[in-house]
Formats: sequence, C-alpha cells, structure tokens
Amino acid sequence: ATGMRVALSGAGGQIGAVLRPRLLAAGIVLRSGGGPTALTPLSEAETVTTGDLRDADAVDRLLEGTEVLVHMAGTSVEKPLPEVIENNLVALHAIYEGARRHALRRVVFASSNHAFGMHSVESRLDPDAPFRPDGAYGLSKAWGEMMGRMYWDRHGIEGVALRIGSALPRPTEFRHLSTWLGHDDLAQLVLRSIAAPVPGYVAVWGASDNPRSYWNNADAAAAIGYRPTQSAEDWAEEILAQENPLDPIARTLQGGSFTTMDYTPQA
Ligand code: 15L
Repeated sequence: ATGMRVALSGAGGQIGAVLRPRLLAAGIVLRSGGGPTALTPLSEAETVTTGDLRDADAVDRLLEGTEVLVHMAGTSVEKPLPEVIENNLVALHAIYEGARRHALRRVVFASSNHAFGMHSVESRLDPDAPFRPDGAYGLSKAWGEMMGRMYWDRHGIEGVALRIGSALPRPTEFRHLSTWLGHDDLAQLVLRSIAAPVPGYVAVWGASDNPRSYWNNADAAAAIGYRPTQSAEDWAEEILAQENPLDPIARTLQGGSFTTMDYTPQA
C-alpha cells in the first residue's frame, strides 16, 4: 500500500484513531476527514480536512487527489431514525457521488454486524447470509452495503464492505468472545481492503480469529489476504468468570444489547 493516496472519513472517531497512525506507518499518503473537528496531522504524509459529508464541498475537500476512500464516518450505534438517515443514508450517498466525481477506484465501507444482529447466536453465517438488521442502525448498514454493490454495478467503483464486529482494545464481555476485532487485525483488514485485488464488490466479516465466532470468514476474507492474528479466546478464562451483562433475549441474538432496544416481546 506504500504511496497509495487514501481518504479516511470518520478519522476523529474510535476506529479512525486506531487507523491513522497504522495506515501512515504502512506508507499510505492519508487525507483524514474529522467532521467538525480540526485534527492535527500526525506526520507530513497526513492532510486533514473538516466538514459535514452531506455537503458536497466537504466531500470534495476530503476526496481530492485520492484513489481509495475508507468510509468510517457516520452514526455508529442505535439512534433515532432521523439521525441515522442523515448520517448513514444521506451523507453516505453524498460521499459515493463524490467518489464518482473524483473517479475513485474503490470505497471501503464500514458495515456492521448489526445488519445481521437478529440471527441466532447458534448460527454461523456465511458472507451471503440474509440481512437481519437489529434496529435503525443495522438497517442503515444493510442499505450501505447495497449502495456499495450498486456503485460497482452501475459506476465501476470497487467496493469492500467490512462487517465490523466489536473493534476494541480487548474483549471485555461474553459476547465479545464471538465478535471481537482486535486493533492489529482491524488495521490489517483495512490495509488488505485498500490494496488487495477484489472481484468488484465483496463483503467480509470484520472479526479476529475467534473460535466462538458467529461468522465464517474462510472464503471472502482469505480471498483478500486477511489473516487474523488475534483471538478473543486469550481472555476467555477471565470473561467466563464474570456475569454476562446481556438480558436473556439479547443473549440469544448476535447483535446483543442492540436487539432488545425498543423491542416487542414475541409470544
Ligand atoms: C457496532 O456496530 C458499533 O459501532 C459498536 O459501538 C459496537 O456496538 C459493535 O457494533 C458491537 O456489536 O459490539
């Protein structure tokens, strides 16, 4: 990836903070969009931009001179639908239109496990499993994946959808034994997603090498050369000694706590 010109939206967010130094260390020339926040460049290889991505000028500032966009901006948890629509549908569309204007080769999209959150924890999902969103946020991510699909099919912009599990420094609760994505693996996954050849559009599970995973990553992730080196199981003993914080229904569903927010109990 050395010398590649990459735009990173959501650079001021949790994942952005992990990725910025690591993408720079990999030799990427980075343009980091921090939303309203003016970030301080980490090196001479980083340029920072500001602005709301619903605004085409802000999109142009972020994408200028880049080849690939890593789109990590947006609402990242369950929120009322109007907010989700503005950040994850309207802004997403604006940035894909920007990708067309700037003739980007590829968009790497932060999807989420919550687009599949209503699947049972007993299921092990292949990449072509049906969407079963666990709320407005998960629904927006399903829409985002289809946006990536459409911009490949209609405009020839390559797409990689990363169905990110729980991107955390370490797993801290029972569900994370299945969903954890360690920071080293996150960085490796994003670097592969930026640079590996892809067959147009591909969706990949964003998880570490967790033996209790809900997701089968053997084909799709391996195809882009992602080889996770971290495993939530290294924390299993400590976590299994703690109480599971989830309610009885949320324990049975992959999306965990998101699944029973504003939920109608079934008979
Ligand atoms: C997500 O999509 C969220 O952005 C993050 O805050 C976590 O809730 C994560 O999923 C998860 O499922 O653990």
